[in-house]
Amino acid sequence: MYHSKLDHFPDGFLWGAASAAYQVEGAFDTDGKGPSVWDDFAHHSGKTFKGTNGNVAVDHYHHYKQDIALMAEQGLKAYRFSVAWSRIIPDGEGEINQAGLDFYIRLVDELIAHNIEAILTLYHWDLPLALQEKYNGWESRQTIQAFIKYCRVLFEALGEKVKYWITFNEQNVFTAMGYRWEAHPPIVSDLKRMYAANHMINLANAEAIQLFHQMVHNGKIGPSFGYGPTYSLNSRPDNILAALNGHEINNRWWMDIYCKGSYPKFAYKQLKELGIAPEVTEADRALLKSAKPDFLGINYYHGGTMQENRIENISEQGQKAKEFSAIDPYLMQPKEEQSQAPEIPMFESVSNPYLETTAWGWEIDPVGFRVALREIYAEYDLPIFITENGLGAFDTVEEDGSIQDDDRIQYLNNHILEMRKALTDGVELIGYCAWSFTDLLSWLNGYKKRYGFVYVNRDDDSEKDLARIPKKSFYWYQDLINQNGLNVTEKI
Ligand code: BGP
Repeated sequence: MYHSKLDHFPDGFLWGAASAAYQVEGAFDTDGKGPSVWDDFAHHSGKTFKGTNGNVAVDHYHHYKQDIALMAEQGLKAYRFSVAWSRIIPDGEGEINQAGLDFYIRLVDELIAHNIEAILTLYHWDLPLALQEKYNGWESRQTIQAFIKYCRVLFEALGEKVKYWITFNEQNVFTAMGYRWEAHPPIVSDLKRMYAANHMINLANAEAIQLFHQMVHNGKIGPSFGYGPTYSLNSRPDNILAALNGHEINNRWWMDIYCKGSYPKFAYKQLKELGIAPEVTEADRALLKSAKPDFLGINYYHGGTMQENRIENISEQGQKAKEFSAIDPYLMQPKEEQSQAPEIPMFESVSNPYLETTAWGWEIDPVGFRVALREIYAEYDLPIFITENGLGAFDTVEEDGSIQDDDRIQYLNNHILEMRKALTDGVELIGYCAWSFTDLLSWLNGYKKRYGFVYVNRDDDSEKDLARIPKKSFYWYQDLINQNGLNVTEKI
């Protein structure tokens, strides 16, 4: 679809930025906070870059007023953050810790005082450690009940003040990383357990949505999913089919549950034959069918390209793709291990010959963003809130103290332009949160991989003085918000 003129973003479009508790807050044991699985994992596993952890992170817990003042200066209309469950209920299911709850009440009040809409994520991966130890975390239905109790506390405390709520952040990523690739807690490699835990989370998501609809009348709730379009390498019919398989396994496995309340048929049959499909009771089915999100949060970084999986005879393209050794959370089959994943002989992920990559090997694909938005809106017919999109890069402070992050400006401009085209196509959009506001901890890549509009003076080895320095992109986004996105008209 070509448009000679692009639509304007609607009045009230929520231009924002995002973060997650473990990645920014620090204060890991302050004011009665209990340990989360990430506190444990990052301290002991040897799996994070140089052993980096969120003990101090960028100390947003103590700098939140300064950070919000900067948000206001930039003109942000929305700020997406997550609540650390173990601040609210230190052991996950018992006593409520008022001091922890008070922190988020202060945070939200400060946002409101600056006319910034609070977007609250209930779960961004930091499960209270006690629930992991006592119940095996998301493998147990008891964790669902604990989650619902925690949600109730927050709906009561903040239901009047926060309009947009996110249930789970990137369920596809944290289940695959945690239960398949041993790269996140609980460091498991077992597909049957992964699909079983994922099913429990689906139930928790549905129950939380139901409770929200009973308790909060002026709010909206939905999950945030890490969506990537799946391309076929070329027009060879076998590869088209492979891309279809990839789409069903990587996207629809979650999106269908969220929006239609059932698993996609072909993938379910395949997993059942392999003995790894989740067990779904009649009561589960009824619950999943009854809970509908009000909107879809979408995190977009990149998609994937697929061809027929020649497990025994990996192609030259497939070999080339192995050059990226890091696990890619957005591909259910990390490139270097896919030939060892015989349980799903449905597709092989290959690099896309048309796309460049970031310093961490993530493909840069702004048009894929438009494709994603189109696919999602056409299939699920719900308003979309972009809850993450951004560029991880090495930023350096120049001699004059400035940070010239032109690559980030280019990345954001080109993605926002494609979003504007999707809007012009007819996709209904609520807002856009760039990842991230300040620099923060990248789960596995330490503090070097920076995403923020605001530089934070710390590195992997030292917390330094944690000074905040707005980057060039800070002022670029300020201008964009001022003009409600109208300056985004061309690819740069
Ligand atoms: C998403 C997560 C974020 C953030 C982002 C960047 O998957 O929801 O929390 O971390 O990716 O990822 P990374 O830090 O690995 O570069």
